[in-house]
Amino acid sequence: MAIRDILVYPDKRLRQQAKPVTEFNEELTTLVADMAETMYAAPGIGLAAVQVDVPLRVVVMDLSDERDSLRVFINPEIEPLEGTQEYDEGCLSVPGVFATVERVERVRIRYRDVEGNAYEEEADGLLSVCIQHEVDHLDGKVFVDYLSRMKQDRVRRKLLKELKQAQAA
Ligand code: GNR
Ligand code: NI
Repeated sequence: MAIRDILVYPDKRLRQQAKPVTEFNEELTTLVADMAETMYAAPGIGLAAVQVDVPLRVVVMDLSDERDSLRVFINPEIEPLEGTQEYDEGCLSVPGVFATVERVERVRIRYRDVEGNAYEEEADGLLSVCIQHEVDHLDGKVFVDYLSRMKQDRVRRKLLKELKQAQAA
């Protein structure tokens, strides 16, 4: 297992459109293990493969307080069901920035596990917010995209400045 580097906004590679997984092999198992290790180390509650520069439709997540309930979603698909909810979102690719985003409240999730078994479940609350946030990553989207242009510019400038300071150090 290995911790992988997480891309930081406004890195263009975060705009990659991820492709569905077609082979449920050892390479996939290694990717999932590395993503889990990277998410736990960050620490974060979710991670999409695009964030570690792998354009495949793979998501890991752990919403438990104990950090002992890893969930893996391969080729996740979301069907909006009902309602809307607002949540103060953060993102490992947008460090230090939090902003309220409106999402669908209740969704149906269809996905596969690392072995290729198919599942379907309904979600609301944090699971619903998080899977919508992660599937956005797989489509090249970041939560900052939902903010006003002014706020987007502010976030971009802040992170580019921090990047330059880190490079100078
Ligand atoms: O760790 C994370 N926390 C979080 C908080 C509110 C809404 C979404 C998230 S996901 C984020 C990890 C991440 O960047 N996943 O892509
Ligand atoms: Ni994110």
